[in-house]
Amino acid sequence: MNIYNYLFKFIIVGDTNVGKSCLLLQFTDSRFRNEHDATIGVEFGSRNLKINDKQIKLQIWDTAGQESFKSITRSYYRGSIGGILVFDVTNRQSFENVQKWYNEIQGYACDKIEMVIVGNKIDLEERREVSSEEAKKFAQKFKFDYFETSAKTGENVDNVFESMANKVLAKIQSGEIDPTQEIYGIKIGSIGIQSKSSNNVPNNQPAKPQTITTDQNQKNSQKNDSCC
Ligand SMILES: Nc1nc2c(ncn2[C@@H]2O[C@H](COP(=O)(O)OP(=O)(O)OP(=O)(O)O)[C@@H](O)[C@H]2O)c(=O)[nH]1
Ligand SMILES: [Mg+2]
Repeated sequence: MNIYNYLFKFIIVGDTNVGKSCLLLQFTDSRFRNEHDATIGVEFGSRNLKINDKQIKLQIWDTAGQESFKSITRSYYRGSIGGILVFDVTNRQSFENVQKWYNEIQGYACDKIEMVIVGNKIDLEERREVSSEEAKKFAQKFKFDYFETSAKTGENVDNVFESMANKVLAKIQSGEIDPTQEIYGIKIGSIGIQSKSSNNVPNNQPAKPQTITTDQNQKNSQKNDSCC
């Protein structure tokens, strides 16, 4: 059922083992798994959020970090409006590779894509190899937000997805993104069609500050595996 104002497609990328699937599982299902069950190709999960008076459905594509799946995962970049670049704060190489993942997205995604950098596994503070300051500085270079998370404890995980959804919605409301262009990874749902003419903020008007509530009951209502 498309009972939402907008559906946003997000994609999670980063080296293998950084915790991409665990971040998604924590966000959609409030669960953590200890094993590294490497993603084969692409999987997806979804969750509904309410931002101000808008129902937003996030459809999140979780990609394999392993090199051998690159050609499959690339085909998912294009239809995404949000890119989450994840590294593991206890693995310096995974941080160095964020630039490579950024290049991948830049090369294949649409030009409107919002991106954020996430340093995961902050519960393992004693094993940290990348400082917050260094990662923040790196993110600033691209004018991206930087979040530190623990998919294990859940710390900050919701904030990553909610802040991205907030930014995309603000861009729709300011007229910067045209949601009718499906190429951008956005779909208008049945609520969006009914209220489209009355609720849109005219172009060049700043979007109002957003408040976000989450329907916890919707968590993981549609967690699915999907592979190509
Ligand atoms: N301590 C800790 N371990 C984590 C965290 N996130 C993930 N892990 C562990 O890291 C390992 C890899 O997690 P996954 O989510 O499967 O990694 P991935 O990035 O999806 O890996 P690929 O699917 O191969 O690309 C697993 O053993 C997880 O339990 C975290 O925040 N803290
Ligand atoms: Mg995975």
